[in-house]
Amino acid sequence: MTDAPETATPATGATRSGFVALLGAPNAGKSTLVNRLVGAKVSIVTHKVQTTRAIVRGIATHDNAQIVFIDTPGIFKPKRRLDTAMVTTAWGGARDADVILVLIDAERGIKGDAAAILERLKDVRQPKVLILNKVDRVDPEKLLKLTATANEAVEFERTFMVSALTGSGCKDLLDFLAKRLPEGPWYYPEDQISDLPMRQLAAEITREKLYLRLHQELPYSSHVETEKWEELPNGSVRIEQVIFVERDSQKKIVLGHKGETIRAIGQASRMEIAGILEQKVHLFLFVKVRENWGDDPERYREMGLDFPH
Ligand SMILES: Nc1nc2c(ncn2[C@@H]2O[C@H](COP(=O)(O)OP(=O)(O)OP(=O)(O)O)[C@@H](O)[C@H]2O)c(=O)[nH]1
Ligand SMILES: [Mg+2]
Repeated sequence: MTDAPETATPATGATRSGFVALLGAPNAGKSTLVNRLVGAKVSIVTHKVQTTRAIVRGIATHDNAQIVFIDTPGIFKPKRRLDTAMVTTAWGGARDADVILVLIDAERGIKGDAAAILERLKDVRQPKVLILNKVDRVDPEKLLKLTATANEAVEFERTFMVSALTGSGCKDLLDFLAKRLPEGPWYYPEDQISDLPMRQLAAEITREKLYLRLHQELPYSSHVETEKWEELPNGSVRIEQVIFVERDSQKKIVLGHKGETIRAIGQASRMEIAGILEQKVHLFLFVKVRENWGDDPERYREMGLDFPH
């Protein structure tokens, strides 16, 4: 679902633009929805909670409006220092937004983190729109109940029922947002879909493959950085990335038996990066043990997070 045919013709009339933040509990489908609305993958998605760690902006052009979506980390009760940074960043992302989309996983319903988010939203002044996501999994009766409960708790301008996965309801949401944003010039060139530098997106893609392959706590103890990016004369690119883990035992798991795990991660990541760049990619992954990288301010800077003292 892209609006490419419409954006190919220059819009007539006044342009509109603005920032739309997505807030919600971990795993509600925020990144999936941003990718769907932008029409390309700008933010990584996994079945695990706490996938998104920093603010990711995805840019959609719809009718005469440029909508800058702010994907945020899921909001939950923080335990570690990194959690605190992620949650603070998520609420911070909402502060600068013209409109806030509050995502609720309709299958999960309103409990735990989602209930706590609704409670705190009462103090947030910006216009809020309720998005019930994953409607492909839920019967209409439950959706009506959720709509009523959420609208009793918080004043929402509108409620949309969508499936970020199938695209159902997403065009209506784009239509609404394109009209809802204020008149103003566009912030980004018409063909730009993200503000994430390619080096960082490439690191994120490797982190996604790591999350998809590894289990339990390990993904949350790991972090990926792109260290080298070299365009070669033959038109291909050589990329070196480091996977940071906290313990030697974790390094062994990332490498896998005879290096087969890291090879599979590298292969999946390389293929996806090559597809985005439309270039041949040579990807080299290294695993480094750095105890307490979760307490190292430099790592936070790399991720675009503030370091919570
Ligand atoms: N069935 C169904 N699954 C969905 C839908 N949207 C997202 N998902 C799945 O939900 C899981 C989490 O999606 P994400 O987009 O990573 O969720 P998120 O809110 O960004 O999660 P965090 O970054 O961890 O806060 C993935 O397995 C998605 O495929 C949907 O509309 N329907
Ligand atoms: Mg996410």
